[in-house]
Amino acid sequence: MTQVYKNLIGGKWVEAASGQTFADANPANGEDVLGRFPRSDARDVDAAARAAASAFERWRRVPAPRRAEILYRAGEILVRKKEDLARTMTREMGKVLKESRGDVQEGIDMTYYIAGEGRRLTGQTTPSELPDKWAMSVRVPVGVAACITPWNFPLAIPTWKVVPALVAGNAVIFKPAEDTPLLGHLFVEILLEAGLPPEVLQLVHGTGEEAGAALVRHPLVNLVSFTGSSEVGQDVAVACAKEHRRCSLEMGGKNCILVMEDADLDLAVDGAVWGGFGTTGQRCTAASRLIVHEAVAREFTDALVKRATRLRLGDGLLPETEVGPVINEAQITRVHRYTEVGKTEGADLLCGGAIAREGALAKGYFYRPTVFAKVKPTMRIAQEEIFGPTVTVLPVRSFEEAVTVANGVRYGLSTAIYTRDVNRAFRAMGDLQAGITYVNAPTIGAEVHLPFGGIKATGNGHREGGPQVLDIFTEWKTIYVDYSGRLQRAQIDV
Ligand code: UN1
Repeated sequence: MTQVYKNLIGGKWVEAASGQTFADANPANGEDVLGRFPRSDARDVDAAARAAASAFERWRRVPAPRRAEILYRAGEILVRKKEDLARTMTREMGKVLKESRGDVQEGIDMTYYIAGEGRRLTGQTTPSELPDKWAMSVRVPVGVAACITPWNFPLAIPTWKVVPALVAGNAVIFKPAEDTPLLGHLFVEILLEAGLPPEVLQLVHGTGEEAGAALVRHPLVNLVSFTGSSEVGQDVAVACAKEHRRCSLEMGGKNCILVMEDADLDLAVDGAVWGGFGTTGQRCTAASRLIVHEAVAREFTDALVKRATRLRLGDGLLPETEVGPVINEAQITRVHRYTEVGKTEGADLLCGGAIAREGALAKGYFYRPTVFAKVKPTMRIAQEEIFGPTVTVLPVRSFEEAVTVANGVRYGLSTAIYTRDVNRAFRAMGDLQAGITYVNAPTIGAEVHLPFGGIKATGNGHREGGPQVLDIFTEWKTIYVDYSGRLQRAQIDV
């Protein structure tokens, strides 16, 4: 019997108002259904928003170190359940088990790191320009925070949002991606087990079009933190602008690795394989453009194709699997459409470019690791985010040209350069237009205690991770205390 899960609203597990549910299936094997989840709409969102608004008044009064203790306990439970969570994650969204373990580990790291903020959340104290007057700034919670998360990091990214929101004293409405509702559910259960007052966190399942759209528009929501595509992010931003509401957006990428003629080529190929095909290319940090100096382009591309062709596709729970499935039917169709686009544009398809159907692979959404060479910077496959196991090799004649090509896209999340020339490495750090630059490492692998995010169409000026994440989930309040006992006029009584 398929288990049927519920929403959590006002501390109670409830069905969607519509009474409808949707299925959560394994992308490696469509016959494996993990559960059914409520298909929520504006009515459920309304109930969640009201519950959150009333819980906020109590939660904001709980001292931050006490809020943090609950989160530390959640971190401990995550450690204990790491293996189970990782296995469920691989079943639910397909990535290979060691990467799912990494996802849970990132969630543990974030939870511990941000729980530490419960005893910091530091502001500023500074002299006043007037005598007998005190001046300081403190962080205060924003109110009701809506956290809308993607399926590619179904535990890590919820912790990036929900944990800092809670430590800062916000009430939360959490809408996990409809492709990974079970990991969302399990994360909420862990927070409850850790002692979070249940009414502080609302869990609303459903689609972006129904539940998500209602959430970003609800008048009681004070802030939206969203990770997903640039197109949907723009809709979120427009909806929030109409309500004068803060939103933080983490959106698409078209990340690149520069491989210079003096690079350690073996290392660069290792980086390109991991950056391009890790998580089946389904990371917003995935390296989908390899910008390679023409002097080494041939050697690099040959080695890359050899490695890509040998990658073993399969169910991520099997130890021999190196690349798992694509998330769903719509996505594999999209990935394949880009292969057709690349061919039509005249790029050289060197390997992959096809849906894999043999044996057990026929039950899931498997796509062969794909390498396009002789790609021109203006081609769509070099400009648009594919979010699949497709990489493009763009030959260039110089470091300067490599930087121009790297910067010639609408996105700006992650970049990397392989070189042994320290001068070039430092120039790249300055000149690559992106939120993140790696030297002699691929575009993926961000750590939680540093800011994460991008520029241009990737972001809207916010950063997750690092202490900077608190700027999303708190407002600054400036406080002046005049203890002179008389009227003092700033800027006038000089
Ligand atoms: C994402 O793809 O949305 O740096 C996040 C990385 C991971 C996070 C990726 N730590 O690739």
